[in-house]
Amino acid sequence: MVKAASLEGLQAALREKARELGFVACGFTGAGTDPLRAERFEEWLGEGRHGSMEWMESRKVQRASPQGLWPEAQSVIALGMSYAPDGDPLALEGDAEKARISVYAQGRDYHDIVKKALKALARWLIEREPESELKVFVDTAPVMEKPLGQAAGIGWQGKHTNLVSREHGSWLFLGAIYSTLPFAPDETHRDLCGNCRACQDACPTDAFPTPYKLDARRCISYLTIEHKGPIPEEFREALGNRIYGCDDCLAVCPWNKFADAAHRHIKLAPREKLTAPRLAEFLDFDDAGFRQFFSGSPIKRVGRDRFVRNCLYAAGNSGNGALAAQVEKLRCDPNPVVAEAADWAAARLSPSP
Ligand code: B12
Ligand code: SF4
Ligand code: SF4
Repeated sequence: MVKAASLEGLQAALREKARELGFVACGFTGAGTDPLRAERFEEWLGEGRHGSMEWMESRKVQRASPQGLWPEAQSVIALGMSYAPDGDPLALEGDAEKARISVYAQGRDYHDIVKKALKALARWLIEREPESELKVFVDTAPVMEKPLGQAAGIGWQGKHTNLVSREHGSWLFLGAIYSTLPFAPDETHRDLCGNCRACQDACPTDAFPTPYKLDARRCISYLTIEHKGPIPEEFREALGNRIYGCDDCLAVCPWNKFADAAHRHIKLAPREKLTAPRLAEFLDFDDAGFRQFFSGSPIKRVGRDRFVRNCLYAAGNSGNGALAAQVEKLRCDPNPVVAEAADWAAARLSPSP
């Protein structure tokens, strides 16, 4: 049993260590169940808002509460790492030649970078409290990182549902450590959205007409990354030139005026070739070319077919006749989803009289 006074000292030292490891935000909360969070999550699933992400439903008990995943957990350490962009992520909107890749995917895969820092922090903690146990998570585990982050005081869930920080705006990757140590909880962060609705007005597909409640099935991030088949026609035009993810609701948030790329983790800098890529460069990818180009990037996981599918919708939206020959070739692609997207793009680029 760790004495309260020494735990307090450890908690303060841990915050310091987290900062040293590149986390710009660190807070603590309990591991028990928050009934309202669990209820809202259940409701969200019940309404089918997760679309085809069945993995959200299959481990819902574990996701709904930290102790549902690991009954021995006593506290949660919520951590945030900045990936603030250098410029305006919306600058390429409507560009007929360039494609837009969301800021989070322009650099190296954040899972690797956040996980490495989490593990270093975990090692540090275990060295000091060898009797304690912990587990580290980033993104893929059944852990609700955003509400836990708010409960731990590192920011609040904005109307677009992502965690917003007073100091770092929208641009934080989240991670969590569950620990058997009973750390003192921080205060829940209060909601600072007020009357603002900039993110709702900016969303091209009206994916959260009810604030704080996203319908993933309408979200461009879901459609371009998670959704496997053809993207429903009603959303194709709204994709514009976005080929992987979407930043619009994040980018317009007024709290970003406090975000500073100087706080970005050094390993999360964007790769130059992904900040303003030419669409034409991507339309000829075969599987090997795609894998090589996106080695070490989170984009690799969607595979060549889904990626080229997205590029074809962007080509169809571009009004750029110079892409017509590349699009035409893809109408015979062995993948039927790619071939159908090429048909759609070709028809948009050269409409019949
Ligand atoms: C599934 C998922 C997605 C899905 C669904 C998104 C969503 N909003 O749930 C899709 C594919 C669409 C997606 C997109 C994106 N994602 Co994502 N995603 C996740 C993942 C894996 C799980 C999120 C989850 O639990 N969703 C379930 C819903 C129910 O949770 P919730 O939004 O917290 O729901 C609460 C509210 O709806 C609220 N609520 C419901 N009703 C009501 C009513 C009222 C009145 C109120 C006040 C509240 C309320 O209560 C619910 C429960 O607490 C997390 C990683 C993780 N393990 O947490 C990353 C994560 C959320 N994603 C992340 C990112 C960066 C993105 C994108 C920005 C990527 C991009 N640029 O394209 C977009 C943003 C889109 C958006 N506006 O949310 C980051 C967010 C970081 C942050 N600062 O918040 C995370 C945390 C990954 C990480 N480790 O950094 N994502
Ligand atoms: S990521 Fe884009 S499509 Fe999804 S909710 Fe935000 S603005 Fe809307
Ligand atoms: S844009 Fe406005 S409403 Fe949306 S998260 Fe930011 S402050 Fe909240």
